[in-house]
Amino acid sequence: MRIDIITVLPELLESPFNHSIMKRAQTKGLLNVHLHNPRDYTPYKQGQVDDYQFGGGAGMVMMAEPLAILIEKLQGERKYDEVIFMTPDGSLFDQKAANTLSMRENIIIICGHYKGIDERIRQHFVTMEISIGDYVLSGGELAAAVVVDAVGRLIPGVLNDETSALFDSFQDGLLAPPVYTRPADFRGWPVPEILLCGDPKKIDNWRHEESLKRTAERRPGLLKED
Ligand code: 6GU
Repeated sequence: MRIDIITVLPELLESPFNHSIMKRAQTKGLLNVHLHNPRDYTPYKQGQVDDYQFGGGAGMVMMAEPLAILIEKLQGERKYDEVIFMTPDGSLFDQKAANTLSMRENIIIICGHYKGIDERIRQHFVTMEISIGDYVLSGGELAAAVVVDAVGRLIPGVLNDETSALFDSFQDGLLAPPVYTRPADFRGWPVPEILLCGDPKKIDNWRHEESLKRTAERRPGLLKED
């Protein structure tokens, strides 16, 4: 899967995909993240990419032309399945959306900044708008990092048996069960005995029960949805 991220702050996204699972996904060639700065494509003077909004009001707006030139350059090189705009008024990102996106071949992600981007880019280029939650971030970059991480780890071959997504919270609509590691007794607080019994079936059942209990307590809404 190839992900092209359009951002005026590429420095913000240089680290998140170069560690741990995202780094391995890229080394294995399963995920390719490319960063592009509209500043490098603007026809305007001094790398201008934003301007005052028509009608007045505080805050700059990202201009259409540098974004359009960059998007069309990329679209001339390969076919994209989605052009995604990261915005707090987009549809809420969840595990289902991550699963769907992980099956795409090539996607573009546009990170908004300032007041946002010229509406005409949203109308004529953007195919999908994503928010990661009901709060406002100062730019789309951190949200894009969240989406790329959630999607990237679902690409077949990225996770191994140990890190398998099958055991994630949400993957089966339930929260994950509690986990423990050595020592079996820490300050007199013991690990649940059943985890030491060596019977995989019993342990699986216990984990499933704990998942249900935890979901009912913390996120009862997840049990009602289908
Ligand atoms: Cl995608 N962008 C911004 N700026 N803020 C957000 C967001 C996105 N999702 C939640 N808040």
